[in-house]
Amino acid sequence: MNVDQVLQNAESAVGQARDEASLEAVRVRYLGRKGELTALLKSLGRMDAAERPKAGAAINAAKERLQASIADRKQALVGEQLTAEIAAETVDVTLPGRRPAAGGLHPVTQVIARVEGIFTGAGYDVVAGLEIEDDYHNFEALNIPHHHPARSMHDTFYFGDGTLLRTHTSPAQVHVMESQEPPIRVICPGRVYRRESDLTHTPMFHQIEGLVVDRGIGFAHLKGTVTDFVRRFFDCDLALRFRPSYFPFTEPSAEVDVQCVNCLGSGCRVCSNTGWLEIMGCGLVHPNALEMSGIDSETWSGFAFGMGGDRLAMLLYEVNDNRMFFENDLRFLRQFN
Ligand code: 2NL
Repeated sequence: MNVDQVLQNAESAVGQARDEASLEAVRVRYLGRKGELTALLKSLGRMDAAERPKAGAAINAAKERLQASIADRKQALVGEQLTAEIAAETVDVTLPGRRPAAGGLHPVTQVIARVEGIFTGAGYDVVAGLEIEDDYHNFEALNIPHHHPARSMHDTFYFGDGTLLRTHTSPAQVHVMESQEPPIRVICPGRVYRRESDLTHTPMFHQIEGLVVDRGIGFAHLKGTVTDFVRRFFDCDLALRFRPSYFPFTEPSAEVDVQCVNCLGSGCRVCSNTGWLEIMGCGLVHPNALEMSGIDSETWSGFAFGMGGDRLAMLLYEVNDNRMFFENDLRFLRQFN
């Protein structure tokens, strides 16, 4: 077969190739190691020396033309494929956009914000304080004696250098008393830590404490403040009762129960059939606690209270298992958006 014929066949095969794979097959068939044009080149050796240069030049010219044809065809095929893809993948500009999923505030965060809102509306400042404190501000300044069980390694996370993870937010209030002149009105929300972990206790939980120091503060101010707060928080005229209690940092001290938000007092599972729910501890600031932070207890007096943020969230949202707040299951969290 002569060169012109092989070239003609090859070019017609190139023209018929419908995709890159069949084009590659054509290239192999003519230009590959055992290809037809390659075979012609190899046959030069058996030719007359006189004819060889002319025949060689013709074969090489044919080879170059075929290579150019294959390259052109390849470019055309790629272009065709792209055009086809673009035609198939039309963008429907009338489709609604895909919105990014919106996050939401954790229920405990919402409860803390609700409490903050009630107290800032009454002129209180919000002070978050630090989670790492020292033994003095967490215990000593609060009149908590050395033999108090809260101080044991069993209840407190100690770092071993005199610092610890605060077990309540009271140290934040101690810093306020140390650095500010009365009158003082602060609310201190935040994370606190205790070495306990079981069905109803988590090593980290949330506390919200309040402190007021002014002239002539007495138990009536505490009672009025707490009553007003609870009614605003639950948005309901619930009955309250103050039971005598004990804290080292307040005297007198009380625990506050609120009429069960679930059964309104008739007795149910939420209140263990008592009709009451315990929601906070409180009292008049112990004179020792005032004096240790540099406040003259003859001139000034105060009240303080503390409550669990997680527990408040359970009561407000009727959640019966506090572990829900720590599992971060989206099916649970989405119900609070
Ligand atoms: C509870 C009881 C309470 C306080 C916290 C307090 C803070 C200072 C001085 C005096 Cl700086 N008292 N805080 C007082 C009474 C009770 O918390 O059961 N919390 C969950």
